[in-house]
Amino acid sequence: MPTTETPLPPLAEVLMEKIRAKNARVGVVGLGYVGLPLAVEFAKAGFTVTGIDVSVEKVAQINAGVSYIQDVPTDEVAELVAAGRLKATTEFAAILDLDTVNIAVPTPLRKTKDPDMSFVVHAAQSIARNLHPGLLVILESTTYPGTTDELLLPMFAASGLKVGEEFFLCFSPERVDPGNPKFQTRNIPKVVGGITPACTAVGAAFYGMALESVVPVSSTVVAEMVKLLENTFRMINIGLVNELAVMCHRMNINVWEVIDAAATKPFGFMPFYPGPGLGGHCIPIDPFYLSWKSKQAGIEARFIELAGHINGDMPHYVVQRTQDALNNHAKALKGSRIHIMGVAYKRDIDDVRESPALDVIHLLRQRGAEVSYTDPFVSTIRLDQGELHSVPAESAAAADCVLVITDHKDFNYDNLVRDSQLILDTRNALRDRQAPNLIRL
Ligand code: SAJ
Repeated sequence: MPTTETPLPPLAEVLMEKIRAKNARVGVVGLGYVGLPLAVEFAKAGFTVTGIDVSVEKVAQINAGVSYIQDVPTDEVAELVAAGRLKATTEFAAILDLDTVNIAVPTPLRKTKDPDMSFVVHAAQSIARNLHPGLLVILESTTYPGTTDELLLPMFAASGLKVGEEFFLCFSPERVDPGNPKFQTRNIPKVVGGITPACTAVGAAFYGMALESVVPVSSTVVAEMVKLLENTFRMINIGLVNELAVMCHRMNINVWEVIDAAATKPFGFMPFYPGPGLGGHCIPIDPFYLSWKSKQAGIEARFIELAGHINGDMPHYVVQRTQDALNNHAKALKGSRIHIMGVAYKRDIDDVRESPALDVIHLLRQRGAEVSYTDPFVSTIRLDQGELHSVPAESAAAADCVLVITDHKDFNYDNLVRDSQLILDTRNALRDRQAPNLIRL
């Protein structure tokens, strides 16, 4: 890490000055739930920002002053576009006129659970074609340790420009938590690590101009690994409590009471809660980037694989518990009407990516049950056998069994307990209610 005594290379000094004077021309590639909030933060900080995205629709909406991201108010986008601080384009040639460019594109998994780097490669190739002296490139997409160094650097170095002297390359993990009322892009500490100390210095200075706190680290691989530790930590601990839930049911112990009491420990404990499975586009995905890379290093990531199996089995477990509950009422699952409350992957959002509700519905239908659902955030879900549409919660009364899969706050749980023949609550949404028709995971 350069100290105040270590002089930066001349082009780094020039870039540093532009950043400090806020006349560095900022670019963001990928205008989704990470890229658009980042672009808006830098525009609000006084920079002129160009968003670059392959989606013509996204580009048109931004240039029309409209936000399509839940956490970015449309009036902010409109004001910044009108002031000439923010614009969008599909043309990567815009990078020729930029001083910095952040990459915030998806890093999904293939069906084989191997990383799908195609979006990152496309973005990096497009940047490489427009790489010029003095440019700072920062990858933000969650990925395996070594991506920046092994995949991106060679693509950029092929230009003949020297990293750390003629262009600068960093990794900085995105930590955006959509819908989080307290932590948004501006006030979430920003970790950043560069290929060289000069890269780290300009990367840290860049973020420091728009975000409240910056955490420089010694390399891109450390920064890449930080994010994977954060999300693997969650996935494994969720797997732990899911296994605990299965144990507690078998031993006739209320796992929810156990966790709530354990959470009173003021140190050395962090509560996680059982559920119907692991949804979202981060937690079920990111750890497999780590296990894929560690396998290449000759080490099997056993915790990740085990937690993956436990979390992946939870939809089956929920269906088995439903079948047992119906049997106790002399009903077969086949032919029963099952009503699901909540299909989004977590409370009070509209995202169904990797949602365990989709697996539960698929398994129930496979066993001959008739399935309906209510979710005010999700009007339609697309399944292999066609679409299902959300129906009013009153439909629960006609069901043989109701499953609370996603505990949206605005559900009327009193009515649900009053009107349902049988309820399996997989989220402890019904808290301290006791009723003969109510069972918990
Ligand atoms: N889940 C449980 N039990 C828990 C916590 C979560 O079953 O105790 C389930 C959720 O229902 C969901 C899945 O796990 O299906 C993921 O939930 P999440 O709370 O981790 O939410 P995400 O997927 O939106 O994770 C994001 C992540 N943010 C980033 O990657 C930048 C994660 O790092 C955040 O910690 C998390 O939001 C958060 O705290 O909200």
